[in-house]
Amino acid sequence: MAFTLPALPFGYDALEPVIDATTMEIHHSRHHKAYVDNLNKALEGNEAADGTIENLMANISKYPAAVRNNGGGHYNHSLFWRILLPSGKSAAPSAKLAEAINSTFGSLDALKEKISTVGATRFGSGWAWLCVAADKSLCVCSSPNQDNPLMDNAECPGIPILGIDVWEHAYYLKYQNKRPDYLNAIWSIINWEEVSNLYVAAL
Ligand code: MN3
Repeated sequence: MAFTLPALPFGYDALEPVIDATTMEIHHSRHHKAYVDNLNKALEGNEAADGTIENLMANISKYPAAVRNNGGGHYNHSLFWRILLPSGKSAAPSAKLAEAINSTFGSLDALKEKISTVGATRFGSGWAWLCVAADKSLCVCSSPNQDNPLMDNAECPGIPILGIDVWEHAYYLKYQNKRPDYLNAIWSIINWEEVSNLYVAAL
């Protein structure tokens, strides 16, 4: 069984001006594709993964680093494309998710600030996450490299419902060294409807 690169649900230029078309094209057609290709290569000769990428993440401690890095890369980017959408179409969180956000973080703005902060202060490459923890509460954390909270030995375990890529390849052409500016701008292209769907599915 081989993993495949999912199609982007929008064009490369659809997230302009927040994320430029060149960045999107390189990010999807080269970076994400390389994670998929290298994951399939790394799985050759290993115990076959049982079907889904989620299942592979949940058993990642049994696999070598190449499976962790590339499998994480495939899962993380697949989620990232799902939770983005063109500016101006970003719906608000559902009533149910909004209630959980308000009771946990105080407000949506406070949640955004918390995620932006953990993303901006992640040293080197990694991801910032909004997750549903085992007790069904919402939590925010970041992870290094292509790790994620689904991994069985994650530092911050949970089911991700929103993930933001803070690798330089995600923003450098437009924002250069100003990662906080990228993290501030990205909130206008978050697909809150999809995040809300992922929240209900994770409960
Ligand atoms: Mn990336």
